[in-house]
Amino acid sequence: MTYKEKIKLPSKFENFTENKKMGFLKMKQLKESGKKVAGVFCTYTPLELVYAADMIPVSLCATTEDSIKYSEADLPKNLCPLIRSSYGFAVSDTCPYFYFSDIIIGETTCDGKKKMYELMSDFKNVHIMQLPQNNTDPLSLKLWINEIYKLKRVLEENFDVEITDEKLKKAIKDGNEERKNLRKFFELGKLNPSPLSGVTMSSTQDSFGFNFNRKEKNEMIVKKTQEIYEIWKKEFKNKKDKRPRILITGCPVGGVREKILTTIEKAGADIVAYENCSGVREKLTLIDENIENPIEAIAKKYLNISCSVMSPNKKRFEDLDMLIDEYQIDAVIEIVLQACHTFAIESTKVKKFVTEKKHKPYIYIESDYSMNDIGQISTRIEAFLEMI
Ligand code: BJ8
Repeated sequence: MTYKEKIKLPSKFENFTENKKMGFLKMKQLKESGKKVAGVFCTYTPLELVYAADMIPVSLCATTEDSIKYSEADLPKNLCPLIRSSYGFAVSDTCPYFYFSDIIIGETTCDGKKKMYELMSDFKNVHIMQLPQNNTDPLSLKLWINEIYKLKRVLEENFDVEITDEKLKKAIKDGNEERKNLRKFFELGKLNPSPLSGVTMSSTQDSFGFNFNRKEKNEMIVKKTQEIYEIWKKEFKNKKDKRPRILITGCPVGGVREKILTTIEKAGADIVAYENCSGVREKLTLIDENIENPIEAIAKKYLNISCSVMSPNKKRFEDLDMLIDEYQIDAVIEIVLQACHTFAIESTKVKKFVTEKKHKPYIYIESDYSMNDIGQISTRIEAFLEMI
């Protein structure tokens, strides 16, 4: 038995689909008890505002191919599968989380997402925040602060609530706590051998999101992290692993988990870190609790997220630099969803940075949610790993 097989998460975390279904039921009960829900699609959404409005945020980013067919009448084929799949669920009303959402909060990130929100607003209550595309100009921060005030007003007016500074400060504190806990969970990947497979790490992090009780969720993250660490200390601490340690960067990977991540690990590598929105990207910086105005503190934090929609996007390279060193990375695999122009173009810089500055092997994989290219992807990954 390998160490990966030995370290098992408790059964309720093992099945992502089951957790998703259980999440639907919990959400239904919460709605019946009068709770309001905000559907979100992006890491830029300032969740503190949603919590301070006593609402529940739920991620609507879709990860399956099945719903794409419903988007075809309205969206072009050469569009990112995440947008097509999410819109497909929305327009066909086949996603309970979308159905339960009282408002959708979107941001002007990439072109595809922002134009998709316009179509969505024909059949759902959608509020779109104007996200600046540069995070170094002081005027960008001013604009973003204004957008957060606008969101505050929209939530207050729509749901007859008052978002006070005290409530925002509490939401900031809770959010920072959650970020720290999730960061520690991901930091299990720093251990050698890493105690969890990268696939399990990614699906477990997604499963945490189906618990809508924030306190419970936080306790659960801490407990699981501790449990896994204890097993590692007892059984695997002194057994070094020879499998190459991989960092995944680029687009969110929930929709290609089986196709690409499982293939990487089956081919003999160990995914130990994620520099993307399915991983630590948003967790690396906390909200500054010492800034007097909570809206300003929230704006500063979110504007600093290192997504490729920002131009320039300096922070992504600082994060990659740190993650490659701290997680003792042997090679970097960049995964870009088909037709995601910002990540595709930025990959030229990422490749240069990884190979020339960090002297690590790098491979770029572009794919969609279908299984059509699995053969080609396996061959490329196997050849890449042989080279390391
Ligand atoms: S902060 S990564 S969640 S935008 S993959 S829809 S960029 S075409 S998902 Fe993202 Fe927010 Fe950025 Fe994160 Fe567009 Fe690219 Fe598709 Fe994307």
